[in-house]
Amino acid sequence: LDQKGCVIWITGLSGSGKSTVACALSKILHQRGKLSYVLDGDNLRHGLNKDLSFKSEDRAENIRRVGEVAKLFADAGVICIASLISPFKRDRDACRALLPDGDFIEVFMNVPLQICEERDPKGLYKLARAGKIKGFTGIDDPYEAPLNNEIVLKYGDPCSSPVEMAEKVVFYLEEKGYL
Ligand code: GGZ
Repeated sequence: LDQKGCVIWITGLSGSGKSTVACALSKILHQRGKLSYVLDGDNLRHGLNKDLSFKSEDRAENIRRVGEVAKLFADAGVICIASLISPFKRDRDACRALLPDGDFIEVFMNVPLQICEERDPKGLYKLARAGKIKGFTGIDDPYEAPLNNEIVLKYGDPCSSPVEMAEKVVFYLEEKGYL
């Protein structure tokens, strides 16, 4: 396999478009003959992480496990795309520390809460506002935005469709020699 592995770690609120961008990115990489794999927080919570809740200790364990799995994929030469809310800086930094310098690429989906809430694709914000879901990120649970991460994908910027956002990540990977 003529490919150097790495981890693209996409963090952001529920409804910010993490999974959509992850999927678009994986598709572009596939078209270019590059092997990638998406680890999606919401999906993994049905299997590997189905024993975990959304309290902060369990979110930390969720992120720790996905970080370890992502590292294994990167070791195998795969471009591993992890999309999790991962609201705490400390947990994200612990994943970063598992990888050689440069191989952990943190992508911040910078989308205002108001927009995520308007989208509300699964109706979860509505339930959270009604108090039917407790500890929902952005409503009554914190989200710590990254400050010095590699890539920011900002809502409302020119070229901010999911595919264009994925292309920005592709440019970064090219620039850094991962593609
Ligand atoms: C945040 C929640 C919650 C609470 C259920 N807080 O947008 P979604 O619906 O499809 O994906 C979200 C998913 C978050 O899982 P993660 O593993 O990415 O979270 S973390 O990194 O914080 O561990 C959301 C849904 O689960 N969901 N309850 N209370 N999101």
